Amino acid sequence: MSDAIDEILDAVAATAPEVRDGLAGRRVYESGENPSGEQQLEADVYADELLEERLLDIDAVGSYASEERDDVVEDDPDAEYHVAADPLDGSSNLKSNNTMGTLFGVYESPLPASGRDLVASGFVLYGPITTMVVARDGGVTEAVLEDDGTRQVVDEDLSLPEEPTVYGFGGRVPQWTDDFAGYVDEVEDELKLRYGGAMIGDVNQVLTYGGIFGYPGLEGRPEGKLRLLFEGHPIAYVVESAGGASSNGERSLLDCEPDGLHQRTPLFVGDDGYIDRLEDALGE
Ligand code: AHM
Ligand code: MG
Repeated sequence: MSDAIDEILDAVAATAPEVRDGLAGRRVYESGENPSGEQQLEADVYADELLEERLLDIDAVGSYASEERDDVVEDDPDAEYHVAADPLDGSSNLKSNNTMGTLFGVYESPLPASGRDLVASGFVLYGPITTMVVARDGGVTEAVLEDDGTRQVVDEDLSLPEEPTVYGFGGRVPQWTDDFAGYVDEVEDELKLRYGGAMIGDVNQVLTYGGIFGYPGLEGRPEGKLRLLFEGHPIAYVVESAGGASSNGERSLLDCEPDGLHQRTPLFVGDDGYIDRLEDALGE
């Protein structure tokens, strides 16, 4: 059973250098939109197709779903695992050559599934170096990815620093709710702003330095921007496994059941004290 999860992790690790290599020539927009109505880059489609092919090649992977396609690609509904991915999270950063990532969740139920059905999740970060963070069996590891997909583990037991330092919140400030803006006023007095526009990069700063990342529900858009299955669950599983907390504003993202494949959610992850205060502020 765990061998199949290893196979999935190896497949993501082997695909990531190819995704990275393919970025330079794929910075232009495709004519299509993804199911969330956002323009797709050639790089989004390229990464999605590579991951679909590599992951469905694994016997234990029964289906693949991603932010970039309308429906689940079914291979074997009786297989043990089902993978959801955001093939290039933060791909609007490609034009300005800033950090992006690949995010994935391995579920033991057909998709859309509950966050409690995750058995592993993780992300690849295309920063100055390529790293891969994996959560499984209650722990989190960080590895540097070599060009051939080999993982050199650099942290066997990654855990959120106890002392929070940084924060990053998405969405335009005039669209923040009064309750959320009041909370941010407090956070601004205590922590340092770090916001790069790719959730995966911004959350990795929180994992490294401690603090909180969020993309809130907005005025006129209470569901926020980020997607529960492709971004919310996988990143919540990583942060909670690293000793932090996650929330949709009320409860852990892992306890949020998706109504549909592309459902959006307000998303907050990081230091549990800051998540508690956020839930208090939004609950007022
Ligand atoms: P994407 O997966 O299509 O790239 O969109 C998600 C990204 C997140 O990585 C990031 O947190 C957010 O969109 C940034 O949005 P904004 O540009 O509105 O700040
Ligand atoms: Mg994304």
